[in-house]
Amino acid sequence: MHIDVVSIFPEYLAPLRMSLLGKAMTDGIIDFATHDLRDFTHDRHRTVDAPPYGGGAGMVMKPEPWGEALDHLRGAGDGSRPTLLVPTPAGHRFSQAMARDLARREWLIFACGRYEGIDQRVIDDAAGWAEVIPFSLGDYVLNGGEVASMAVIEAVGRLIPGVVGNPESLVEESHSDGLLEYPSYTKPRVWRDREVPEILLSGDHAKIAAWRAEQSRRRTAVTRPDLLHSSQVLAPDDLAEGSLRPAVAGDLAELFTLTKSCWVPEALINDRLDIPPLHETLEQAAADLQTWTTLVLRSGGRLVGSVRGRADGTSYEVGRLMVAPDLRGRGLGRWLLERIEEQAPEGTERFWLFTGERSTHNLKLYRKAGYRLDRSIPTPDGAVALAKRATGR
Ligand code: JD8
Repeated sequence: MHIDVVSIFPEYLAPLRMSLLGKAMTDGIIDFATHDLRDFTHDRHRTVDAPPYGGGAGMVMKPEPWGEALDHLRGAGDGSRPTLLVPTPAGHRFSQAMARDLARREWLIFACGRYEGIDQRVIDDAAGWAEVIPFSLGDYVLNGGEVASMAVIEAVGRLIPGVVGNPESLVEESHSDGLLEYPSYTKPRVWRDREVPEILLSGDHAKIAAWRAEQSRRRTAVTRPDLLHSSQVLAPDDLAEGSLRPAVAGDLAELFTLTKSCWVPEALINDRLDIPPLHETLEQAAADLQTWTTLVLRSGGRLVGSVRGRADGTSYEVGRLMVAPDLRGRGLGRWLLERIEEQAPEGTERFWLFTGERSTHNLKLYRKAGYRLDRSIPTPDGAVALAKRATGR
């Protein structure tokens, strides 16, 4: 792979010539070259910047030096179409998937800007002879493109065959399968009274692999829920901080959908179509947000559960307990029930709720949570009322 980097601080990239990448450059696996943009200026001050048209703070990098520098690289190239990578806060978020894609390419050129950035015409012009990829390292502001380019060159370079000694190690690392990597341990077995997890000393590779997969999934669920598809949330403990919060108007559309996806099966089980959630309008749902305390549970950016409650004297009515059908059986319903009960005001003496008289799944869940049939509560046809004493409120 050929890598060219154009910058006004070419020495900034020097650390890449160390370690594994450095060896790959020495061994000719990677042909790496840096180019000083100022070498493509012709004035005594080697000027590369000028004030922005339209006013505004800072300076913009002039197009002429860039045009000459890139023309020079094209001229030195073998006629193949390079990939021009332009680091910018306004770029596509760099990722391991992008690294894998770039590692399959022959010629990468990095255009490292400084100041407020590069005159846009340089990028537009390059689209005529290169695949231009504006990329960002992350949602924070750097002073230039060099650091971002170094990170990408390392992430891409180590994926090139022959650069990393044991390609196996590329397989089991974070992001290689979309999950964060499991914790690692080495000698001594005990350090500062801290022991290595017993399973890792068992020699049972299947059990070790299962433990590691569980650790990866749990770590990802807690630290990077955005990486975890909600179907991988296997238990309430997997839920990240802040997954449960009061519902807002912006949740209504997903709540509406979840309500239908939960209550259509309930209607069929109970052979009743006159169940309020089925016929509720968005306007009605919006109004209910004002009179009920409604909680929504999100995972992987998806609304996966909800429940609501409202006080009526010393009684607290619970309703609309919902868990996305594909996430049932993981204890999320029971967990949501506990969370809404915590919302009940001081002095609450009883929790109560309705459910379908034939909703065996729900009836079992409520029974396990301490609710019992309560015939004193008037119920709609086809429904039963369940209640339980509120302890410690
Ligand atoms: C290229 C100039 C500085 C940016 C005014 C500060 C990438 N993830 C990232 N954050 N920042 C950059 C980045 C910043 C750059 C340049 C990349 C060229 N600057 C500018 C706009 C605001 N100054 C980046 N990749």
